Amino acid sequence: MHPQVSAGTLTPRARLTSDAPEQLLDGKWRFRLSSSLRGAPAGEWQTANSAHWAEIDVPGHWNLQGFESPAYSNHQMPFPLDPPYPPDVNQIGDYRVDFDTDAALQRQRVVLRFDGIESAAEIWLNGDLLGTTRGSRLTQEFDVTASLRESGNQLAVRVMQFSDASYIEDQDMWWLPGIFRSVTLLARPEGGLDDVFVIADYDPATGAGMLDVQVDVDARLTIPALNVDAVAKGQIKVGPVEPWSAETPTLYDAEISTSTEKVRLRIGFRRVHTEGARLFVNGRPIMLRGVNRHEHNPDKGRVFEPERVRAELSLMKRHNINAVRTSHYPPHPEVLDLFDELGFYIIDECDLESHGFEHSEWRRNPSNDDAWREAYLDRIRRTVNRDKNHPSVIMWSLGNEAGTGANLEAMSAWVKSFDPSRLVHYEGDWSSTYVDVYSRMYASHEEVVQIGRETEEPAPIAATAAEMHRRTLPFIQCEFGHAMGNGPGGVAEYWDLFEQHPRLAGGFIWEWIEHGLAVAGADGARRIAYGGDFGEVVHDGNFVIDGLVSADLEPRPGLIDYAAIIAPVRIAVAADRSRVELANRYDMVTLDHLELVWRRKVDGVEVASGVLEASGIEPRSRTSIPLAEAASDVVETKIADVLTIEARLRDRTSWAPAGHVVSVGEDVRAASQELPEPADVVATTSRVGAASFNAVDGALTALGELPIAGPSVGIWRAPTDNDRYPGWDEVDLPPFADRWHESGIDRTVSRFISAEPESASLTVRTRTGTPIRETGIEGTFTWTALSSTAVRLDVTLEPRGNWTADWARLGLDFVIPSPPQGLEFFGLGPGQSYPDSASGVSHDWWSVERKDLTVDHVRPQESGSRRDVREATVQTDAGALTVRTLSQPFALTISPHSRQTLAATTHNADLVADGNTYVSIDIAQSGVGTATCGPGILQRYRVAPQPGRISLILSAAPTGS
Ligand code: IPT
Repeated sequence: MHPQVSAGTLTPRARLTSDAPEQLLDGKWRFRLSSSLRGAPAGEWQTANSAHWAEIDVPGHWNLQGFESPAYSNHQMPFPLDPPYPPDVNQIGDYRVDFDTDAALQRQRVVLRFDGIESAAEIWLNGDLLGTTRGSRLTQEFDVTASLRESGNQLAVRVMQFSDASYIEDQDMWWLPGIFRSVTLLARPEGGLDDVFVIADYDPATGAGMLDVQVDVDARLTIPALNVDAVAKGQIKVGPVEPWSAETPTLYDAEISTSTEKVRLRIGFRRVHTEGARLFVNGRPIMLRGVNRHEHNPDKGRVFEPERVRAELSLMKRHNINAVRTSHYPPHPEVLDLFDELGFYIIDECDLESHGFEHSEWRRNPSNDDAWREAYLDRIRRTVNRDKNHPSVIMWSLGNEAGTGANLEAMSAWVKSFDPSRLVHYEGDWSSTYVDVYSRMYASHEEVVQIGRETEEPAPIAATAAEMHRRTLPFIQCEFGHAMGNGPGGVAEYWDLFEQHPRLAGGFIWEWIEHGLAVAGADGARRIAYGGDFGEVVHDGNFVIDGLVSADLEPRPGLIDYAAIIAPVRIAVAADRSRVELANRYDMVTLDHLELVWRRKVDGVEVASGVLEASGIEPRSRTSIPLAEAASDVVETKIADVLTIEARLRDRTSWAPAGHVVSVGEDVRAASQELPEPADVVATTSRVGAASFNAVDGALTALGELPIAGPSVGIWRAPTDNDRYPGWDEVDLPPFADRWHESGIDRTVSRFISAEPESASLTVRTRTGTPIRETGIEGTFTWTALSSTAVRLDVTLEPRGNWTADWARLGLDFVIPSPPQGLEFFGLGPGQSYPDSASGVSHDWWSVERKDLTVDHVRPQESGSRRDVREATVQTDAGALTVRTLSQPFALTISPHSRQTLAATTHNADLVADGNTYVSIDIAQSGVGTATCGPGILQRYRVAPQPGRISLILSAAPTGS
C-alpha cells in the first residue's frame, strides 16, 4: 500500500472573504461509530436511512461527545510502527447530514469545504463518492456542482480515527478524531475569484508599499485609504504606507473584484529578511517574544470558538507576547485574521510530525521515503496556500520533529519558489541548507552563548558546507522554557543572552496552554484529566499539562514571569534614586504610547507620586531621566521604603484597557531592624511569655491563644514536575525527586536533645536526621519573651555528616491546626517566585486570598513561595500568626496541604484539605529549572547543604483582630 494523499480535492487556494453566497452545514448531524473498518456497515450506508443513528455536533470530536474516549500520547504511536498501515482496531465514524441547498447557491458552481477532519475521510454526496481527505488540520475542497440537488441532499462522511496519515501526524497532543472544523458550501460564480495571492512589500528606505498581485482572472483592486484603484495584476506601486509589524499592526482594507465576485482583503505591508545572521522586519532587527500555541479547549478539544481565541490572544498581548509558532499545524483559518489584527509574528507550521520513528532510530521515516513525497508536498501546499495573504506569517515551518530527509528538502524548495517573501523554518535538521533560520529546541544556556558569539562547534575550519551555511543564519529557540508544572526557571538567563547577541532573535516558550480535558468525576464534579485517565494502553501521563496558562486560560506563574522578562521596556532606578534608566526594547516604536507613573510607599503608606516625562525615545535605545526629590529623599522607615515605577498604556487597545501595566521597575530601601528588649518574665521549659511548649520534646504548642506546632527543620519540597525529570545537562544523574528520596530528606526524623531556660529565654536543641544515614542537621532554637503577645526566635542550623545531594530548601515548618484564610505580607508578590523565576514579582504590601496561596496545578506539587518577605500575617480560622524578620528576609509558603499529601496525590481534584495551615519559613530555596525539557536547575540556584541562621519575631492574634 502506498500512503495516500487527498483525492478528488480541488487545488489548494487562499482562504478568502468573498461576497459569494455561502451555506454553513454545521450543526447536529447523524452519527454512527464502529470499532473497526471490518465492523463498519458496508452497503449503501451513504444514502440509507440514518434516522436511528445518534446525534453529534459538527464541528466536534466524537470522543469528546460520549463516543469512546480520548487518548494522549506524546511521540509514541499508540499502535505498532508499521507504516503505512493503521491497526485493525480503528474507530470509524460515519456522519450524515441531510440538507436543502440555499436558493442563493442554486444553479451555480458549488464547492464543499472541510476545514478540518481528523484523520482521514471518504466524502459522499447523494451517493456519489467525491473523494478522500488526508491532512487533519488542512482545508479540503470538492467541486459538488454535479452531485448537488436543490433539496434532499445527503452528505455522508466516513472518518477513520487512524490512517496512513497518522504516521505523519504524531504531534504531542490528544488523538481527537472527527469533523472538528466547519463544513461549508461555497457558491463559485462564473468569472469569480477562486484564488488571490497578494504579496505586500514595504520598502524601509523609502516608506513605500509595493504590491505583487496574482489573480487568475481579470479583476480590479481598490484600497480606498491609499487611493489605489488598479488592474489586479502584477506589481502595483502604492506610494507611502504605514508598515505592518507586531507593534504597529496597520491593515488596509482592500477589495479585489470582478463583475461577479468581490473579495475583501486586509493588507499589511511588511518586509521580512535576514542579513548578516540577523532577522529583520521592515529593515529593523526584531526579537521574537514567543509562545508555542496548540489549539485547545478543555471541553471541545481543537474546536474553534472565536470569542475564546480572541480572549486567548488578547491575554498573550497583555503579557507582552509578540510571536506565536502554530505548533504543530495551521490553526483554524480565522485565527490568522486575529494574528494580523492584534499584531503577532507567526511561524505558520505545516501539519506534519513523524516523531514516532524516533522509536526505530528513524528507520523508515516517511521524511526520507519517496513513497511519501507527494503527501509531504500536498501538506505544505495546503498550508501555504490557505494562509498566504496574512502579513502576520513571517515564516513557513515545514513541520515538527520529522527527522531529516529529502521530502523536507522538497517541501522547502516548493515554498521558496512559490513564496519568496517569507522565510523557511524547520528545526529537525540541523545540517540542512534549506532553512533560513537556525532553529533549535531546549538548547542549553551554554550552547546558546556559543551560537550567539558565533563560536559554535565545529570550528569553521572543520565545518561542512551545511554547517557554514548555518553560521550565516539568525538563531531562534523554537521551543524553550518547558512550562510544565511549577516553572519554567532560568528563562531570564536565556533572555539576557538573546539581548546580548544580535544573532539571537528570541524564542518560543513550550507551551502556551495546558491540554487538560474537563471530565465529570465520580461525584459529578468537573475535573481536569490527562494522559492515562481514560485507560489508554500507551500514554504519556501529564506531559500534556505543560502550559503558561491552564486549560481554562488562567495564567500560571510562569506567564507572569515571562511577561516581565520580555517586557518591551525595562525600568531601572539608580541606587541614589536620582534617575531612572529606561531601556526601550520595542523594535519599531517609541515609548510615547506609555505613561510612566511613579509612587513611593513608606511602610505601606503612599507618601508621594508623579509622572515621568519620556517622549521620543527611539526603539532599541536607552535613556536616563531625573526623578523628583520626593522620590529620593531619606525618610525613616520601620519595614521598607519602596519606589515603584510603572509603564502603563495611555490609551485602550483592542487587547487591553487604558492603564494596563506593561512593565514595572522599583527600588527598595529596607529598614535596619532594631533588636527588641526582652520582657521581664522568667522562661520555663513549658512557657516563654506568649509561647507554650511541650516540656517533653521542646516543641511549640501555642502562641497566645493560637495552637501551633513546630518548628521542624524542612529541606524537602513536594517534587515539581521538573524535579521528577533529569535535566538535559545531567541526563546521567537521577532527577532531583529521586536524589532527595535516596538521601532521605523527604522523610526526616527528629530527636529532641535539650531544653534549657535562662532568664527570659528558652534554648531548645534538636537533631533532624535522615533515615538509614548519618546525615542530619542540628538546630538551636532560642525563644525570648518580648511582650504578652510576641516572642523572638533565634535559629541556628548546622549540617552534620556527609551530605551528598543538594536540598530543596532550608527552612522551618510550622503547622496551625486550622485552615488558612489568607495572607498579608511585605515582600515580593503578589504571586509566587523562586530564585530562578522571580521576574514578575515586585515589593509591596500584598494581600493574598486563600485560593491564591498556592497554585492549583493539575498534578499537585510544590508552589506558592513568596520571597524576600520581611513581615507577614497568616490568617487562619483559629487566629492569625504574624512573623517578622529581625535578620534577613525569608521565603514564605502557606498551604492547606502537607508536602506529603501534595506528593502523593496525582490530580488536583483529589486533593483534600486536612484542616491545617502549613507554614514554611525558608532561609534558602532551590530554583525550579526546566528539566522536563531542557536544562535542570542552574547551579547557582541550587541549595547545597549549608548552615543557616535567622532571627524572627512571632506573635499571634485572635481572628479578625
Ligand atoms: C518537543 C516537541 O516538539 C513538542 O511538541 C513537545 O512534545 C515537547 O517536546 C514536550 O512537551 S520534542 C522533545 C524531544 C524535546
